Amino acid sequence: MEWTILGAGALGCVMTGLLRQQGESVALMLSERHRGHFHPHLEFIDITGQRQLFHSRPIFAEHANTVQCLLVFTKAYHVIDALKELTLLPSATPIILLHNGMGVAEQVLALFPNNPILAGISSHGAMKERDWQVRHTGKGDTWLGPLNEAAKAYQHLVPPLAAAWGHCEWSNEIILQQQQKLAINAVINPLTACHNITNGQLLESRFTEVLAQLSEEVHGVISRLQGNKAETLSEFRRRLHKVIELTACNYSSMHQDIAQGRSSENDYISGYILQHAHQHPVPVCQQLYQEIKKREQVIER
Ligand code: KPL
Repeated sequence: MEWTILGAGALGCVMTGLLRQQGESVALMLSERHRGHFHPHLEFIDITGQRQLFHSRPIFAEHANTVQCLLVFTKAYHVIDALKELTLLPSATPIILLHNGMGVAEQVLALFPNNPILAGISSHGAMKERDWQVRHTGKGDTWLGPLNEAAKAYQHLVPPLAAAWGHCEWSNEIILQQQQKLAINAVINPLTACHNITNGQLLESRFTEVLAQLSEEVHGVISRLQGNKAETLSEFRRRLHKVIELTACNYSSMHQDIAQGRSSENDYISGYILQHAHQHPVPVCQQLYQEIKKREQVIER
């Protein structure tokens, strides 16, 4: 079986490196802008600092008919445009969505009504050092689960991914888990991007108050969505602190996006919270959403 990775960003390349390290065959589905300057080797710096060069077969949209299993690491705001190109994708090919944030899957389900569609969440840390050179900055957990009926038969994808990625488990409540990850991202990502800090710096006393307020707002929205399956506010805060501690030296993905002049997943993280807040006020989340929007607009100009 050959895995195809769509989205050659930091996480997509790190997950490719880990699969190649395990001897899996991997094709990298590249966009048009890469056609002229694809580097045949990916330089993967593993968690211990060891460097390895991997060759991954580059393919383009016209090769979509050969794709056996598609792992989509594209940023949330590019997923639909990237998938729309894949008109030749066989309807039996499973599509696994691994972006941060929520609000995209509904469109993918409509676009590919016959394909098995899965969602995944992953907490690995990844950093792009330069083009085709990535560093694995933190080991993490990965969960996959079905978003439609056809995807329920794809649990067999988990063991080979677990062998390569260290941890990968099946979840029949992947939407719940996506919401829980989104809640963490809705606190850490905009704050670290706005203040230009590492995740760990959020533990400084100057952020105590804003962390308390933002975590309460985000927890309020997510727990209303989850009903009796929701965690309590103190459970959420404990989980949040654990993630901050475990990723203390990392720059969040939103920080990396803004610092490197790219769009961010703001609309799919804070935007998702605002969209589901309804009449409940979420002033800190709103303010951070607008601040990130402003920075994205500066980038676009
Ligand atoms: O998922 C992350 C991200 O940066 O998007 C966290 C958990 C915040 C780690 O940096």
